[in-house]
Amino acid sequence: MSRHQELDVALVVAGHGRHYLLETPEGREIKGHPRGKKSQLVVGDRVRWQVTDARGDEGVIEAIEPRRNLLYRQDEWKTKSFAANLDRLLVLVAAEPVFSESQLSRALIAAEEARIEVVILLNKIDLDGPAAFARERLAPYKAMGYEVLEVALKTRREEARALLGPRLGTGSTLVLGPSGTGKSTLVNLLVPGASAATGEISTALNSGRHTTTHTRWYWLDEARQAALIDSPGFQEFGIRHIERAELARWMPDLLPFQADCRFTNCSHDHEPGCAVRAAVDRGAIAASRYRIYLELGEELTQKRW
Ligand SMILES: Nc1nc2c(ncn2[C@@H]2O[C@H](COP(=O)(O)OP(=O)(O)OP(=O)(O)O)[C@@H](O)[C@H]2O)c(=O)[nH]1
Ligand SMILES: [Mg+2]
Ligand SMILES: [Zn+2]
Repeated sequence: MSRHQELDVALVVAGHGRHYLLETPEGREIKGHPRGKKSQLVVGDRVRWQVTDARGDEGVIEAIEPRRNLLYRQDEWKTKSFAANLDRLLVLVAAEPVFSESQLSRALIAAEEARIEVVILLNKIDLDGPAAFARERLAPYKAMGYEVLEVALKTRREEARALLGPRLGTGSTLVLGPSGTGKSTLVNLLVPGASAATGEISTALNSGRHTTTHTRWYWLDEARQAALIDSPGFQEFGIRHIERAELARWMPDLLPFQADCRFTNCSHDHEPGCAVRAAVDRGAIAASRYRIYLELGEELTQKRW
């Protein structure tokens, strides 16, 4: 048993650079200061803490409880953790702005590797033309077994609430997606009293404008059994933490075929007797997905460590 076991537990609900916002089991908010300069804490972490002020609303964080899981991305030089102890990842894409299939696939691969359940949500289906295009691009993901739901969070609010309320009504859900897809709009729709800022995104591509700047935990119900985690939009989702040899294992459309490749260590790139490439050729695997597989494989082969 750790020497911190006798200390109180709290949940990390937000991070603000040098300090964290903690919530006690009674629902009280504490300003928590980590020990040491560099802290590895993320939203969703459970910590042991000790009070440091007379009023009892400030404290020092002594230890992190073991995590069930951690979703993070790994770029060439840095690791960025999104959140810990998740029951579900909701990847939000929108009819507009047009989403990157590569970034979507990366998020899905990271979630598979972390063994976190995934729901893909397409928003802004009120925009007919772009929605049809997005739906078409999501078809392979539906076919490979992902749950793909559709909403118009702004214009068909009640319908969206009825669909998502029950689906997200248990456990913790991280809402992840590019900027401007409606993550904060979703939080405001489902969380009583939430007032997350939402904003028009600039039409200039890659303008780098993000309305949400911090990851934040919101309870969905008074009993505090279910939660939504709002996050800033991501542009690049590095998956350098994935093993090159395991890549196809985290892609549900490639996975079933790889057992039939002639070589057990087949890279599905150039080897003869590759069942994955044969599946691509006869249309059983979408060409876009195979392209993404090759692109990611290349990236992981080049990694420096
Ligand atoms: N047409 C349409 N617009 C929507 C819908 N849902 C959200 N929006 C708009 O999309 C814009 C972006 O919404 P946000 O909720 O701020 O997006 P976000 O994903 O939180 O963006 P970041 O915080 O920058 O990552 C806002 O102007 C919303 O009003 C929808 O169903 N249809
Ligand atoms: Mg936002
Ligand atoms: Zn192969």
